[in-house]
Amino acid sequence: MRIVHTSDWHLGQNFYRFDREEEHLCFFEQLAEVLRRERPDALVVSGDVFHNSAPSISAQRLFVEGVMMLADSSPETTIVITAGNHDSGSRLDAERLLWRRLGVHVVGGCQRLPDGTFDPNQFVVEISGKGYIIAAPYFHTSNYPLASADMDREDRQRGFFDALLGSVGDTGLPVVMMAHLAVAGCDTLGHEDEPVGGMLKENLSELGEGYDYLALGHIHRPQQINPRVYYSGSPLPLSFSEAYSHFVNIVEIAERGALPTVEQVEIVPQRRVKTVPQGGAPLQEALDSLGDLDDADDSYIRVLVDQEDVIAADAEDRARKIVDGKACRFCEIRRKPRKYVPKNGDLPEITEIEDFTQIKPIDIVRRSYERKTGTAMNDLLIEMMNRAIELAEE
Ligand SMILES: [Mn+2]
Repeated sequence: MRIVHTSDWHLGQNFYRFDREEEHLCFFEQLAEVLRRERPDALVVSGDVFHNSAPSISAQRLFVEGVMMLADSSPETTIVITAGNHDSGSRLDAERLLWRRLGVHVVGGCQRLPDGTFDPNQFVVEISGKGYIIAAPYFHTSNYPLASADMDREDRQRGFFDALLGSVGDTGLPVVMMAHLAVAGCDTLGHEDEPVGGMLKENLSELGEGYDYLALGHIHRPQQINPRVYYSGSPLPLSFSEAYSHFVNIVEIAERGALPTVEQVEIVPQRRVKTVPQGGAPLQEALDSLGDLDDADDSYIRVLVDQEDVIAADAEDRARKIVDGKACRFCEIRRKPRKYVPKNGDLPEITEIEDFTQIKPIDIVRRSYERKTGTAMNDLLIEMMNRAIELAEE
């Protein structure tokens, strides 16, 4: 079986204030070309097709036109699309039957039985004579559908994946499973804006055994977790920290049990993301390097300022004047975070989500403040914060 694996399209994302429709179309054209050339048995899209759970009308149109373009480019390829955490699963499911008529399998959520359990076959797509795709959409850890009525809450996730893998049985044909989550050990570069404490990561063992290839979504940086488990990564850079290359994966599984061979095909972005100057500089110097940009360079630009002093209030206006007439899309002036120097040796380390239950709220705030500003909270701030925490607790 041969499949193409992609995820995290984030259709409808505005990058700062800029519309990205043209960039997404440019991606669809490249992916359509890959499908025409490779003629895979399946194309799997592992979640986050939209950037928002309530996508704009233009984003919805882009989705329909894009998926139809892909379907037309290789009619014999089965397309399987699952919902990610950014998507509304029920919104995607609303058009599930319509897509089925076109041979496209959209799986947004779970259709549950009256006793709360579910038929695992709803997640299984058979690729006739070639293999199986297990299309697991995103569920919050605490909200996995019940594989059996008496299952404990903490066993739900493992029970869900076991039920899906079990329902395929052993037919001797390759099995590809899709999932949208962060697994322990993945490289989350590009997800720096996650809430304090980092993102929740699952142990790979929670996802069961028996797949030949696990097509993951959620993490935007392309990577191999082990010889059977891959993130394709997003096709476009979705933040300035995603300035690396982006790909879709072409996966070949010779037979059931064989290790997959995976080839990355680069998706050339229509516009790149660029930070100038790369390591940051004092404001005037940083603005000068903005002036040095080639007039035809149409990248998204972030100016990185590294200085002790407050950044002048007119800095953005000055930057806009400099780029006037240039093709680039100026996004923002960003202050380079000062190197984190702990001032209070008594502040506890926070490495696990559970640590939050052990540490006093004020110490979490102090730690976060130090990390962000590089300086300790002064007594007045600590007093105000303590008062706020008291009020919240009341
Ligand atoms: Mn995503």
